[in-house]
Amino acid sequence: MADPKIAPSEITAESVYLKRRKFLQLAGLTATAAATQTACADSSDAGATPAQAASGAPMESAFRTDEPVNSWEDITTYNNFYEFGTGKADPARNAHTLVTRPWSVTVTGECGKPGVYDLEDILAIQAAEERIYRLRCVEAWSMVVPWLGIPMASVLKHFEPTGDAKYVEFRTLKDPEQMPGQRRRVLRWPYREGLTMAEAMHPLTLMATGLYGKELPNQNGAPLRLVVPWKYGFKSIKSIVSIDFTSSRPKTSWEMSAPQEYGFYANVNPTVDHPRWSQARERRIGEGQFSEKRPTLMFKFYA
Ligand SMILES: Nc1nc2c(c(=O)[nH]1)N[C@H]1C(S)=C(S)[C@@H](COP(=O)(O)O)O[C@H]1N2
Ligand SMILES: [Mo]
Repeated sequence: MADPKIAPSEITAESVYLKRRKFLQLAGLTATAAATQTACADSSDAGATPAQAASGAPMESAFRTDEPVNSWEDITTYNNFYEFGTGKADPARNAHTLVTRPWSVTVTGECGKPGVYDLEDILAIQAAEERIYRLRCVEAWSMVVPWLGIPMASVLKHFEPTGDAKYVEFRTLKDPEQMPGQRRRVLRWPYREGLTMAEAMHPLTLMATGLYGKELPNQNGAPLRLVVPWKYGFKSIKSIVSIDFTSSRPKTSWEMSAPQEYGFYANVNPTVDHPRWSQARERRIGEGQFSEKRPTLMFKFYA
């Protein structure tokens, strides 16, 4: 579906996109680095000196990883979205039944501007920017995704959280007609997740609206999806319909289903194993089943 906010001229084919990235990399820039240079007040971006840019040396920025991005194919056909089935290929096959326009988000709780907001109101808060993040699933696989999104801090500030807002809870749509996977009780529906306000307001936290410069495909959580790059993938809740500012810690879906395995914080940490498997290494999707696993980086790499 065409997004009126994105001009056709701005939509880049993947091959062109990759070539452009290659070019920008050779020039010592990536699209993200270029886009965030002025906006970036984060001290971890200090490595991106003009000298490095001039010399063509890669610049490190907290807003992107320099690892090669996964293909559109990988990112949109290997998914976790249990509302459409528990197999990795199920969401791509089944998520076409999700209707993402019109879409609204209900904002409640400790804030000055509760209400029901149209998707368009939220997209108008700030222009989407590109962020290239690793997505590390708790199941020990990962991908590198060029997201498009609005900094979550900007989205949340728009609703004027009060001093009593200590946490924020997000919920996915609950509608078994559109989401047939919800007919099975694999999780307590709707899918819900939460962050502390500090985590939600962190400059890396994104309300994703797209990937590869295009609208978010349904299987990736259209039209609005959380991305928290230093936390396990299950925190990145998809197809968000509500935002609730709370004073006490919300219960998350995965905590409710298996509290001994999935905690509230869920920061990526290679030294803390899952009760049933190691978290020390990860398999990069797209590299083949038999390729060597790579070490998982501590979440503080992003901090
Ligand atoms: N609503 C909802 N959000 C969800 C999930 C889900 O099943 N339902 N799966 C989570 C998990 S476990 C991961 S790893 C990521 C996967 O995101 P991707 O399919 O875009 O790679 O989405 C997360 N968000
Ligand atoms: Mo995951």
